[in-house]
Amino acid sequence: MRIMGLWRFLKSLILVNKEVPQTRGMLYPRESETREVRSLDGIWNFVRSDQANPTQGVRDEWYAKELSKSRPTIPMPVPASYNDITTDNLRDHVGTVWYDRKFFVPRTWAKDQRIWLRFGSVHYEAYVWINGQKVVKHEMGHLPFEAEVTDLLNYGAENRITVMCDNALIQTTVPQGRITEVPNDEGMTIVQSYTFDFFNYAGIHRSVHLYTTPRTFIEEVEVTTNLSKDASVGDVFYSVSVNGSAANEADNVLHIQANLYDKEGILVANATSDGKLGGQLQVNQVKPWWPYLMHPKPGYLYELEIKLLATNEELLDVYRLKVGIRTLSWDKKQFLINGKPIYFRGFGRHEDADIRGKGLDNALMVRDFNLLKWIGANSYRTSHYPYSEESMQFADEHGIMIIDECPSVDTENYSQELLGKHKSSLEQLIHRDRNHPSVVMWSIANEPRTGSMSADSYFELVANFTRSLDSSRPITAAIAVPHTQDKAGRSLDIISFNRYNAWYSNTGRLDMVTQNVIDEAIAWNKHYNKPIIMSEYGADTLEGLHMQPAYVWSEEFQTEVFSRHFKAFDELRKKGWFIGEFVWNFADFKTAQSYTRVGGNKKGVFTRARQPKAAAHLLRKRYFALGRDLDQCSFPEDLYTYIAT
Ligand code: BDP
Repeated sequence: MRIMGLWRFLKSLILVNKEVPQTRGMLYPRESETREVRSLDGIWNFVRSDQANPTQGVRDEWYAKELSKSRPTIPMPVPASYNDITTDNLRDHVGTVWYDRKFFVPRTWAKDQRIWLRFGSVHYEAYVWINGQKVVKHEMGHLPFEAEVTDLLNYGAENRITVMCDNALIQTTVPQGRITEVPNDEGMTIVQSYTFDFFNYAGIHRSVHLYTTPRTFIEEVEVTTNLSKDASVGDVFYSVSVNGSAANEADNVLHIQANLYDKEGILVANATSDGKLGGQLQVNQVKPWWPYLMHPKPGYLYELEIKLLATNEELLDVYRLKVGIRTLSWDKKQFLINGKPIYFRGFGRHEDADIRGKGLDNALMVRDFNLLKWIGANSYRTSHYPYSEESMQFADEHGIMIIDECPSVDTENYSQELLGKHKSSLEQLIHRDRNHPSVVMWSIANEPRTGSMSADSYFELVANFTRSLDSSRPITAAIAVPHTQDKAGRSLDIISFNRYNAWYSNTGRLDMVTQNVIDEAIAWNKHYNKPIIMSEYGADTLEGLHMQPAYVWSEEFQTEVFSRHFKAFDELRKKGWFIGEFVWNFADFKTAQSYTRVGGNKKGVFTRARQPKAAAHLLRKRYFALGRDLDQCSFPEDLYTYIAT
């Protein structure tokens, strides 16, 4: 036994840098004169498998006919987590569930084109069939996947889509969890456990689309941008990948016509690349992409139109995407956007709401951005997984900077298999988000157990892999182990740390916040000589609970905890290398059941219904004051309530 344990330990130290599969295509589905998009969102039919027999549906081929022929079905909305929709214990179901629905494909789609099926995200693992034929399998929540279904569809007729979704998390999934069989009153039951602090919502979380492309089509567009030193000239570098038979015909030289339009629709630059599928567009008197409150007109976006043309100038395909022109740079002290130092003032967040769980909800998304702007935040971290593509587009539009986090949280028990999946999650994330101007940093993990020996080489491999995919953005991770134990920081560009003074340590001691925060930030900086962010701090707060003097869980306590941190941050800001403060959390959110959580985690500045707690008003004053001091933004008229002259 002891020898086995030692062997496992040694194996975890020897990690090899193996290749991971590369994502292809997956441009966000957009209509154009050459493309059509259809949504498959709506009410689907749903079946849960027997927990003790999760593969029964596959063995019995439930996908071969309508699900209702195999089992009684219930209605299930898509997109949504399935957990909180019913009134029974579906919430705690472990293992597989099934969805199906029917849809028509128009006759006109049969003509010389390709049809793609695309999922915005299914958590955690998905298996998809069309008309009983296997289409695609995908592992990893919060990230899109797609497959071509041209040859599987019935044109001008009805079709059926079936999805099996598995929510089980084990030690080699991202994130990790454990499945155990435990005795209960009826015999034995399967239990899912995990250490991370948010509910493991599951299901078809984001939209399902069918879309068409021409036979030869624009498969990928990658964009990078640059600004001249005086910020007057901008460059947009684009590179395009084409898929399709026309690309292989020797006498057909495909070329790209790229047009860049400003917000008013005026053409500001264009280029034709002969034979090459990439090029450069130069914009004079450029309007750079600026974060919210760093410029009177933040989030300026151009539209890049990519036209794929054949030798005879025949238009084969058109795809349009938004482009923000900006530069990022960083060193041991600071992080700059368009040559100006950034000070982050924002939040850790969750995609979470009652009933829909982690399901995409436009009403919630727009409300959240309205609140972010109301409170004067300029950034958030997509703790602890990638957020919807729609929210990334919104962040681009509104100038909200994103620290884009992969789904690795509480990472431990490092293994070769885990490393492969972790790298794959980053590969998929970067492939999806690389063109967003709002994305300014990659976060490769949240609170990984970086005190262990194997964390050293593991995070070196993960960080180097991330850099090999995108060297234009810095890399961070939100670390919670003390700096004296941490082994990952040396591989990062920016150090983020999470700490709960007066909450998890010295509970209730408001007099033990400020100096501790200052000391810890200085210690991290001394240790690694890199810019430092406090990526989490906060206190659980029950809305409506008031206690004077402040007492844990009261609104007064949260307000005081914030204020004591602000004092520390202002001291630290003077040092130059302290570059941001992120409250935990934007809104209350659901967690696994625990005696430390009352209906979930209550560290929100907003309630789960997105209404402000008392501390929100204080935070708003601070964030706008920072905006005024650092970037000369103006104050909203209602920031201060009139008291007396
Ligand atoms: C941090 C985690 C975060 C938790 C938070 C808390 O990063 O996911 O929700 O603590 O306990 O350790 O509130």
